Amino acid sequence: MELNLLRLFFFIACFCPTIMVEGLVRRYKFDVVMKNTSRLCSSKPIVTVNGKSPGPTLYAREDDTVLIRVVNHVKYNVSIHWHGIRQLRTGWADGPAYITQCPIRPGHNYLYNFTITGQRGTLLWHAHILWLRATVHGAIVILPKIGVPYPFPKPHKEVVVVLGEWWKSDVEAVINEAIKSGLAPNVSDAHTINGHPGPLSKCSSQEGFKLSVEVGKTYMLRIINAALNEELFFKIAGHQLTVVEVDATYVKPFKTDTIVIAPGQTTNVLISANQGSGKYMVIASPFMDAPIAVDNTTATATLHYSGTLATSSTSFVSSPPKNATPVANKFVDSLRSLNSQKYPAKVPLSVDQSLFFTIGLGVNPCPSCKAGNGSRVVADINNVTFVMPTTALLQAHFFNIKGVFTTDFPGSPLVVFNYTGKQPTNLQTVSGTKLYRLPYNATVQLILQDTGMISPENHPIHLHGFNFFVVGKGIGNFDSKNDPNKFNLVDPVERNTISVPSGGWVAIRFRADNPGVWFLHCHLEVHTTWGLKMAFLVDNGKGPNQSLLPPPKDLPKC
Ligand SMILES: *[C@@H]1O[C@H](CO)[C@@H](O)[C@H](O)[C@H]1NC(C)=O
Ligand SMILES: *[C@@H]1O[C@H](CO)[C@@H](O)[C@H](O)[C@H]1NC(C)=O
Ligand SMILES: *[C@@H]1O[C@H](CO)[C@@H](O)[C@H](O)[C@H]1NC(C)=O
Ligand SMILES: *[C@@H]1O[C@H](CO)[C@@H](O)[C@H](O)[C@H]1NC(C)=O
Ligand SMILES: *[C@@H]1O[C@H](CO)[C@@H](O)[C@H](O)[C@H]1NC(C)=O
Ligand SMILES: *[C@@H]1O[C@H](CO)[C@@H](O)[C@H](O)[C@H]1NC(C)=O
Ligand SMILES: *[C@@H]1O[C@H](CO)[C@@H](O)[C@H](O)[C@H]1NC(C)=O
Ligand SMILES: *[C@@H]1O[C@H](CO)[C@@H](O)[C@H](O)[C@H]1NC(C)=O
Ligand SMILES: *[C@@H]1O[C@H](CO)[C@@H](O)[C@H](O)[C@H]1NC(C)=O
Ligand SMILES: *[C@@H]1O[C@H](CO)[C@@H](O)[C@H](O)[C@H]1NC(C)=O
Ligand SMILES: [Cu+2]
Repeated sequence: MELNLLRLFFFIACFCPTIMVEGLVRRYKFDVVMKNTSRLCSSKPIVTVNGKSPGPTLYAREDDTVLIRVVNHVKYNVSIHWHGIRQLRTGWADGPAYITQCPIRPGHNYLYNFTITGQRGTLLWHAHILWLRATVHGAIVILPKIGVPYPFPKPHKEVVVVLGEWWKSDVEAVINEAIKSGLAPNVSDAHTINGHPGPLSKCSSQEGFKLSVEVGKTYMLRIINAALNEELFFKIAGHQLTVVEVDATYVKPFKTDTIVIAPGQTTNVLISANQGSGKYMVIASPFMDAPIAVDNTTATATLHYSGTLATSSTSFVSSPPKNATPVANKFVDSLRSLNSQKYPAKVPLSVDQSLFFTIGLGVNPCPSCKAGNGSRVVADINNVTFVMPTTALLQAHFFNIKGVFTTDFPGSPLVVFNYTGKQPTNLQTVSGTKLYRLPYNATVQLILQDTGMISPENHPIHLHGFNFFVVGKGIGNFDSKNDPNKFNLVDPVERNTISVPSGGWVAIRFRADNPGVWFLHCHLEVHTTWGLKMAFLVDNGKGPNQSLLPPPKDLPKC
């Protein structure tokens, strides 16, 4: 608020309305500290930013420069990712450890410096190392430029709703135990809404999050899935949700009673407080349509009309069955870019680089994995299980350090098989730090094909540094002859994280107009840990403004 007043003041004091008003600089300090918590079903120290989980909301306007000083006071190496921020030429500020930067060591700090260009809406920030993002996460709210309205009626109030996942045990112990055994990690013990499992949970001593509303007013919820490993359904008893934006891009508004949201995704919805009074249950429950163990608890919160008696009863709503694929599809298939004159969908109509990536699991030998009988579960893209380097890829690229990565990531599978049919007998993968190189400004079409290796499963795939358009989606194997005829090249949804359906595929398109090294990975942290990740190396274009900036002086060293 103060910053906005300041900007207004500058604008008036300057008396030069014809001169562009540049964005402001917003400064934040993120102290990464341990904090004991007794809020949930176990009392234990957790890693937090500024002592809170979810951490502080980062507010900015389109065109602002954001400076965040991250100070590491904990025993872990830390790095923070500003999920969905385009980071045009500022890959150094993207955050994934060993991809764009070395981690911030205990006792050290780093200044993240980026400018928000051409984006407005809700995103999230989260730790991008180990499993720290379980508790190290928060919202990013990007407001439109001053004087630019939303393309929908201005809500009375806006509320951030962060969905999460909670383990009674220390999360690093959970994943370390799994890595040692070669098997899947324990599922979480509770889902959370703004940090609370809610009144119906066995895992809570408190009422949970309360959303207070007044009759006749409209509210905007900025919903974020910050869970580690689970896609979630979200709904509110007695109220329809009007979806207006996903992943910081506007969509054609539509009404639904349920949304589905994958880790890393965001969804803005409007709700009209059009019920007379009372208390209404808000729920978040898992979506999993494969035979894979999930935390089947439902997180709850309450929507509370002002003037309602504390003793009045609550209207309940049931969660969809966890395997409710049709409910998820109905929501996902309704998403369309707004594609207005002001917010056009700039879908690449021609394709320079046509890529086909299979994504799935595999099994590799692991002599020390006793519980896994000498094998470990891995994950891969085009049969490559990604090995994290010990020098950050972007540094290796910029300073031309040899031996850190190769650029021979296969653009299509080396072995063609029936991806969603009977699984091959050999489930082994190759390990390597392989990148795929893209010329500056190339238009890319990427088919993401799920495989049935071990089990088909829904994978939310996240691309750093770009938004992409989701031009097609289907079940079974992608048919390169017929499926492209059905692509939506007019108003496909634009986002940064997309769920590849269990046993199916999605087609995405983007323009490689951001030089640097950009991570592509499953946003189920368990799959990322297992190797379901790769990176694109996008070359510089012509001249300085198509080139990666030099690294900041305080960039952490490995
Ligand atoms: C936090 O909890 C741990 C045990 O889980 C305890 O050893 C420590 O003293 C507590 N710290 C604070 C500041 O309460
Ligand atoms: C942030 O980065 C820009 C270049 O993009 C640079 O001009 C500016 O000085 C940096 N700010 C700080 C505080 O380091
Ligand atoms: C994982 O679950 C098993 C079975 O409930 C339990 O014995 C083990 O201690 C758990 N591991 C961690 C790290 O909590
Ligand atoms: C949730 O899972 C646990 C164990 O995985 C099971 O015992 C329980 O019946 C399940 N509950 C529901 C509601 O499915
Ligand atoms: C390991 O082998 C034992 C004995 O054959 C079997 O009972 C167990 O299910 C196997 N575990 C895994 C993870 O394959
Ligand atoms: C792939 O496997 C599926 C399921 O078994 C089968 O229906 C389909 O015909 C197979 N496709 C090809 C090309 O063999
Ligand atoms: C993956 O690579 C391994 C190791 O080279 C090989 O044995 C296996 O056949 C490959 N599988 C596929 C589907 O390409
Ligand atoms: C990128 O390519 C498009 C054509 O696909 C062209 O219109 C545009 O000018 C190019 N942009 C740059 C920065 O080279
Ligand atoms: C990039 O450079 C070109 C030529 O030097 C210039 O015309 C253009 O305005 C620059 N674009 C930006 C965004 O600075
Ligand atoms: C932290 O990162 C540095 C730099 O990569 C590395 O040398 C060190 O081993 C890491 N520390 C831990 C505890 O992993
Ligand atoms: Cu996955």
